[in-house]
Amino acid sequence: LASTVAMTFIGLAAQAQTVGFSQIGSESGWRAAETTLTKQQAEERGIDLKFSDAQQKQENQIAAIRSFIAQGVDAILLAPVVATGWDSVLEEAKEAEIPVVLLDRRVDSSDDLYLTAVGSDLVHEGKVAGEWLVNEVGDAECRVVELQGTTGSSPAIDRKTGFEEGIAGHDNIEIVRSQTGDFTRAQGKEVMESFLQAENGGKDICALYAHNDDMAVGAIQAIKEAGLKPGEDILIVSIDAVPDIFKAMADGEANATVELTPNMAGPAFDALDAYWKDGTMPEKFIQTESKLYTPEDDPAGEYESRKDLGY
Ligand code: GYE
Repeated sequence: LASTVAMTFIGLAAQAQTVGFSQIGSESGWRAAETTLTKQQAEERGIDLKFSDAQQKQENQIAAIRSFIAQGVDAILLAPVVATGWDSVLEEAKEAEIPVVLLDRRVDSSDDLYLTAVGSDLVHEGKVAGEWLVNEVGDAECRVVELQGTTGSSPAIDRKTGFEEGIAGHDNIEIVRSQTGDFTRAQGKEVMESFLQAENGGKDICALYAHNDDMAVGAIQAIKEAGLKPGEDILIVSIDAVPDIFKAMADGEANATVELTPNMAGPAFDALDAYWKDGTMPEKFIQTESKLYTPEDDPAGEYESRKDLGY
């Protein structure tokens, strides 16, 4: 039996593998880069990638996964738009013996329903952002407005928790308004406009914490249109490290970002390769780095080195 199993694995490894990728959509620059890099990684490795864009809808993701299962793919990559509601479809994949790798967002399901999850520590990212602000404002009073990511998504939940942990015990810092901007530039701008209006034209706001850079970039526009200077009148801290936030930083209009690598597929395919080869089980969580960038970190250079990555 052992040799039959070994031969099956060798046989599988020799032929081109087919992987279905259920992507959330294209809500942010970061997401677009992740899509580009996943396609690139698949091509470099000779993997046949079936790509499905869910346009932000969980029901589309569930339908795509069912279709991948019906096609008998060798693995499924899933970037889950929200955290809940995945049990049944993940059980179906498990039943069909198709390994599922989660990319960048997490699910509430039991971890035996997927092979591994590649992503950052989303709570930690929020905490880094919060601690940056604590350091920046010292003892000064600081009224913060928060742009949350997609409601019910793990990064929106965890980045909120993490930031609150980061500012905990500093009563001079207070989140006075918090609303979703769905991770998009357009909604980031729109919601920031309403924050500005509600907060004395923005004069009562000390800082913006946005769950991603795209919403921050939209908000920066709104702040400028309101006649204030982003980066000075209102401090801007966000997450992702997309090229445009470095451009804003170089222009003095943004103050800090926490990096999230868009190359989640590299570690995911490495784990799958080992699994296909001899059944090696990866760790349940493959963690990517979260580095803080401020205007001291050569934002113009960071912009240049990132701008062709598919953002
Ligand atoms: O930060 C944001 C995006 O899921 C962690 O999704 C990811 C987030 C990323 O659209 O820009």
